[in-house]
Amino acid sequence: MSLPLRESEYAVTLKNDRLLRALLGEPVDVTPVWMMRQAGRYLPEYRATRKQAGDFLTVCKTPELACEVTMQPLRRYAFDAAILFSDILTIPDALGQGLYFSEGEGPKFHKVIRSAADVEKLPEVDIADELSYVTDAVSVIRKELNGTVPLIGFSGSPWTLATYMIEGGSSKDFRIAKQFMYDNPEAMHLLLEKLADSVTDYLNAQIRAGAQAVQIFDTWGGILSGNAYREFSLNYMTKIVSKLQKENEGRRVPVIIFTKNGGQWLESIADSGCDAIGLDWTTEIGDARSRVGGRVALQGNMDPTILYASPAVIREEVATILKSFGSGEGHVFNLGHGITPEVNPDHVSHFVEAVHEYSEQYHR
Ligand code: 1CP
Repeated sequence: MSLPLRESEYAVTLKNDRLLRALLGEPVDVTPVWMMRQAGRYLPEYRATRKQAGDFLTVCKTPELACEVTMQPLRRYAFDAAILFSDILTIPDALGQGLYFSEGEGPKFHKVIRSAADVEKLPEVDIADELSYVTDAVSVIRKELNGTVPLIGFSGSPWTLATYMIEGGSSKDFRIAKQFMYDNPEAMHLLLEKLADSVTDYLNAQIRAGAQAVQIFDTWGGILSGNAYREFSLNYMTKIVSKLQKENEGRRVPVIIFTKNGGQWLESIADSGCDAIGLDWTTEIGDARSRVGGRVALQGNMDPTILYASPAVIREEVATILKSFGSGEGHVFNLGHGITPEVNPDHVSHFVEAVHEYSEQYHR
């Protein structure tokens, strides 16, 4: 039987722990950087792997392929973290909703939730068991990373998952999901309760398998009013955070909450017990720091479309964001949302290099 590693032994096995340190507000030499959707369609090698596999879901469900695409961006760029290649919609799929991707149209479900009876009919499944292909991918990736950088695990938030399950896919206005929430708040709460249990089990399984930090993607929390956000989204993320395994391998496992368009609720999000808040580009990071920087770390927040601009503009924007955050600890550099497929991969090198180059002065 192998015993868990002690902290000192672990520090030796993880060569670059900047991400984990910054998420906990500890000193670093330079600001760590990773990028939402860093494995994805802007990379020709990703498109080749997906083509070879046949489709996106096969990549997610085959641990060796998920590992290959997780590693691809790390071979090109000096990122300080890897993020598990998977999707937030694996949970609704495991709950029997029948996820599929139709070319050019994004995710879709064979079954949708439209009534309290539909929520009650959701099967009781062992999420860790049903999604063992994800935890297997985590183990394979950790082995392949071999202590170079930490691995981030993730899940969707209950609210964000619920929008897809009710709408049956992506939506522009979330009309059906919001009507369901306003007309059937009790059924909505029952659905969110079930999803919160699933997300908790799923993230804990990823942590046990080797995820060294976890991020909750609340991509659609920002479409709600403040009161509805607290009641239907933040409330459930807070419950999840309180039930996550806090340590593994002798080290703290930090939790990041990313609510897109959540800049007006940072104080409430910081109360959730998370270690870090992911910021989109609509909030000035310096302002965010003065509001909550003493309580949580901040991750973000360059507008992803700046990657379309010239390398000089990209570098300038990186410098501006670093200056806005200012000296001291608790910043993880990232985009404010995922990189888009049309970005030139060479531009990403400028982004990553600029973060490391320009941030040293803020950590003396
Ligand atoms: O190859 C393809 O055509 C599929 C495109 C794709 C990819 C690369 C999808 C379908 N998912 C992913 C991977 C993915 N999804 C990751 C990988 C790790 C990484 O490198 O970052 C992650 C973290 C996600 C998470 C995800 N999926 C979110 C939350 C983050 C976000 O971008 O807001 C959401 C909302 C989804 C749903 C989803 N899956 C795929 C698409 C195109 C979408 C978005 C649909 C929509 O806009 O409603």
